[in-house]
Amino acid sequence: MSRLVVVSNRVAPIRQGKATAGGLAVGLHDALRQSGGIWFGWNGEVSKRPETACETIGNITYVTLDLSKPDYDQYYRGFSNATLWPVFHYRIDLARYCRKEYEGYRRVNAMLAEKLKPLLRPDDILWVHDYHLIPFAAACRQLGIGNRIGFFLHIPFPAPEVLTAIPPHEDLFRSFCYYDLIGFQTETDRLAFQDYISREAGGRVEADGSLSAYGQSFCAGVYPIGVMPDEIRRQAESYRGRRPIIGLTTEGRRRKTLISVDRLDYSKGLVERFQAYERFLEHFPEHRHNVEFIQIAPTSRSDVKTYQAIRKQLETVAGHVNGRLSDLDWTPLHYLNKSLDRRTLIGLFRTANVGLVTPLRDGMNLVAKEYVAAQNPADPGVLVLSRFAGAARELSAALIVNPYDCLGMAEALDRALRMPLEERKERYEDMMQALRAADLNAWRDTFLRDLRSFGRHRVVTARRAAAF
Ligand code: ADQ
Repeated sequence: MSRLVVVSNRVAPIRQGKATAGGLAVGLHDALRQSGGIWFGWNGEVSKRPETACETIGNITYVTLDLSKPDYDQYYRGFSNATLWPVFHYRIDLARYCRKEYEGYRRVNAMLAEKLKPLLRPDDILWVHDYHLIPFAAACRQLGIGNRIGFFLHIPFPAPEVLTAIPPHEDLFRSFCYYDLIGFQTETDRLAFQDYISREAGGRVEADGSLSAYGQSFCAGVYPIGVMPDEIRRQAESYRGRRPIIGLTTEGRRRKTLISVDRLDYSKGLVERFQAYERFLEHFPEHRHNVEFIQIAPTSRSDVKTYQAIRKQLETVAGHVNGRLSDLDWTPLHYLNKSLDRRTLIGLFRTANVGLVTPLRDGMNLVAKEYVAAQNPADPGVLVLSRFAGAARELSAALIVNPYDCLGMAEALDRALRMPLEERKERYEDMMQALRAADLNAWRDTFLRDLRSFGRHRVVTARRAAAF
């Protein structure tokens, strides 16, 4: 079997026995272990004299490099996270564009391709991840790299009307067409891409679903990312760590708890969620003193301005809710601006009566899937899920809400807390079935199978498009 080369913005080597890594990292490591290969990308460090480091663990070689300060500012902080991230999440109002940053973004992609080239064997298969690396395949082709290259977009792909707000969109998406296979989380994303190719790029969409534009022909498919549901269930069952005292009354009675876990990002709908919770306590006062909400949201990308603003805004709303509604023996909202390790999170999911996952836009949202998988089958909690999370396609048995509808969310919380056991079980079974049918292994294996069989790809794409 040909070697696999994974290219992603960040690389974090996994050492044996390290249980803190997220599911996605573990899934990609498994793929690398199966065929042997390289994981290549940035190590998260910024330095004056960027260096490349190599570390081999088993049959996987991690090749990581630092970024210079201008590269970090322009490629990472600038075009990736201040232009592409907001636009791809439908927040043109938060996006800024600077030509120099775009040039930096292209320059870093070219530099990465150059550093990778000498490490490649002719039959290696390359799997590139996410929006930081859209022009990476084009940079590789320019250097004469002829290997098969696939790309997976973890975030949403927006409608062309939104995308064209990016001034160099044509240049950017011309370079995107050099991939052999482009994977999306949902059919909505794939259709938006197809729309862009036919309406903006003057390309063609063949009857079998394959695409051509700017002299390139390539494929696009839908590969919803999953979790390992039974592994999470086992972890949740065997969790013996710290039990939260949140939710306990002074007499030791247990209150019902709601849980949300996110990176602190404006796409996650945190402010709207806090406001909906406040509305819920106002509108359904019988729940006061009987419910507590735990929000875990560690700061991310704290050196990007919009992230500083959302953090401040959230602190204000959290303070407002607690200031208004708390009592001497009851704090309605616990906002933890910190990270918790994975095992503790899974343990918390198990104990919470409601998982509240209400992003304004999300490629998939693995937290929704992890919450369901961690439930006790005999007494499962209820997932309240935004219709704008990719996960809502598969988890249609959740209580689906519109995060812009404050009262609608408040009503869904009331319904979730009152839901009879039989209905909770039915919804849980339905969702577990969906999680098992499209788990993390299926995501990885179908993408790699399609990439490896590129050339025979037309049939595959048509089949996959029909399936979602
Ligand atoms: P993220 O935006 O980071 O990922 P998400 O899918 O929710 O969003 O989380 C990824 C992982 O990080 C999950 O395993 C989750 O448990 C963990 N995580 C999230 N918040 C955490 C916290 N506060 N503390 C500890 N762990 C936390 C991007 C896209 C998503 C897409 C994923 C995978 O934005 O839409 O689902 O990639 O493709």
